[in-house]
Amino acid sequence: MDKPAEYYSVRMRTTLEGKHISGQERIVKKEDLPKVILELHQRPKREWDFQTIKVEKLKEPPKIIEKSLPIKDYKFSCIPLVKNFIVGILESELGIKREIVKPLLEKLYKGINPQGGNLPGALLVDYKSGEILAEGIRTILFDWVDRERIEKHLLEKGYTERTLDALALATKNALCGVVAEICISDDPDYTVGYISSPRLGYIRISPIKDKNLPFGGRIYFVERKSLEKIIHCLRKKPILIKEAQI
Ligand code: PML
Repeated sequence: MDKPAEYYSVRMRTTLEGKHISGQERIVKKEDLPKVILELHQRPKREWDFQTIKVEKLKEPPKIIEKSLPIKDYKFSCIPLVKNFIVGILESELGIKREIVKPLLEKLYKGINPQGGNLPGALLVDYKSGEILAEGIRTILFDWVDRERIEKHLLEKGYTERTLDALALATKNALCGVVAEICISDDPDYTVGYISSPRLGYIRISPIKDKNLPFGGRIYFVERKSLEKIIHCLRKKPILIKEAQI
């Protein structure tokens, strides 16, 4: 009988003078490791002075997920309208009060790290009370079954490689029990962001911020009683997604 495939997680992070430049993660079979390690090493387009590439054999095979969250595209003429939209839809569709979302969203535009600047990883917030439950939590161990095919498809439809990664990450968050996510890129040149949830799907917002703004980050709204289970899932449960729902 054939041995079941062994999977590895490969994670790359690149910085310049301590500031995040580029990061990506893949889940691959052993035979693809050399190719993927080289791809990730060559991925950062900007100058960098420090790079780590971490390779880890997965303890359990990834769970195969049939479909990503569905992508919906929303275009806006100005940022105040975006803010109203996010606050409004999270309240009307998911019952997350505007008094909770509004100040957090404003912080996201100014750097949400209590120590100043951007927060590496996400801020986890109780969606009922607004209490901050954890900070700096990263979603890891997610990828596509056939990354090249999905990437080609998304690029043909006008999406980007960032959409590819963000859609997989948001899909994993939804599976792990995150009630809703808000994401703004901290890249000053990347002005597309999203909000996502199992109910809303992946709502891609363009633009979500003004160009040249160096702030951004991720907020995950969660239910307090599920906090530990959710963090465990985000960090430990590998998933591979088959299809992007466009
Ligand atoms: C990031 O890379 O920091 C966030 C990416 C958001 C992607 C939004 C999209 O293009 O769909």
